Amino acid sequence: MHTEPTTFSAEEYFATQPPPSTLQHDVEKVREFVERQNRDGRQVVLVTSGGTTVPLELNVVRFLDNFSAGTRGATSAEYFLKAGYAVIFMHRQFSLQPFSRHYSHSTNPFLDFLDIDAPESEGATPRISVTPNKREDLLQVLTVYKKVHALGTLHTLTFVTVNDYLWLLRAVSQEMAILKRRAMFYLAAAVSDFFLPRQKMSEHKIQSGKGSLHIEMDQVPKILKPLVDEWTPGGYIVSFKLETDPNLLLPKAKQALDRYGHQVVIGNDLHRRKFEVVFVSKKPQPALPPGIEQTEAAIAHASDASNAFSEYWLRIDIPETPTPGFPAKEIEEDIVAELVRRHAEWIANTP
Ligand code: 9Z3
Repeated sequence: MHTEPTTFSAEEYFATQPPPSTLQHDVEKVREFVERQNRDGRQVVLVTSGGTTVPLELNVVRFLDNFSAGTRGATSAEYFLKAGYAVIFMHRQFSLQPFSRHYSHSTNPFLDFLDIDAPESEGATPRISVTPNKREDLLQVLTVYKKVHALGTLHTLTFVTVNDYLWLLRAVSQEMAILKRRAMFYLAAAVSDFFLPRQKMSEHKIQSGKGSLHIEMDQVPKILKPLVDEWTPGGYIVSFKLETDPNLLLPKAKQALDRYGHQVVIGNDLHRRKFEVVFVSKKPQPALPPGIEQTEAAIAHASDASNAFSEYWLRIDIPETPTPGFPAKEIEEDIVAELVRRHAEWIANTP
């Protein structure tokens, strides 16, 4: 049977697709966290990280995935914590996480730098110690990690499917609305543009007997619009735009800002993302004194793309020898510093 693809609005999406079973529980925990940070007067950032999946069957055997190890999100979360923000870290299950990311099992496995010291006397329990040349790094990571735990400024949530992601994003952003301008959204997760609605999914494993596989997916609704207008009016919203064709990066980033009206799009090219990003935002247009009509010249000036947007390229040197887990410089340090500065300025200047 062939059914036409549907274009879902966000409202239709949530009315027809079921919420994840853990949503209620997750939301209650987020509410407690946000209320505590609000009482303490902290800025709170929601960092989304990692790729979303699109299951092809209800009893899922196969799924479409989105590339992303979660490096951008996990690294940025650490720098936000260091800058004094409380962080809601919403990430793909098993993707990288702040602090433990330095000891990824594939690039810097922690078992490799633990030693077993010979017992002092016969029958005594052997002791475990850290290899001397790894102590300094570990001490630094552990010190911040323990401090963050003592302060209670990191809250972690997981998603797997794009459906989990959308439901969680809506619920978490609604909880963050009480923070008003102190809320920041840092949407670094690699989110699928397409999904298979529950109503069109095969219940059981798709069989191979019929030859080739044809799947028609529907478009994931554009959720930045309701996020900006309804779920969390007042928040500072930063989205990421990933492209593989460098010529599309700036036009797509500008299109997103025009469509959704949020504060910043950070554009990154797949192959250059670790050492180059571009911040795109709308330039504030000079306000006219009350009672004075916009002249044609002023309107033309504002709608000319070269006057309407600001572009700020951020670059770091490419390291000659990579150091697993501890690169000399991470671009996220500069991305976060720039955003913290812009957020503070925006809070001060927004009535
Ligand atoms: C990004 O562009 C992230 O920077 C990366 C980070 C996924 C490239 P890694 O995890 O990679 O460090 O390996 N995220 C893409 C965000 C995205 O999918 N945006 C959507 C869009 O552009 C909507 S918000 O349409």
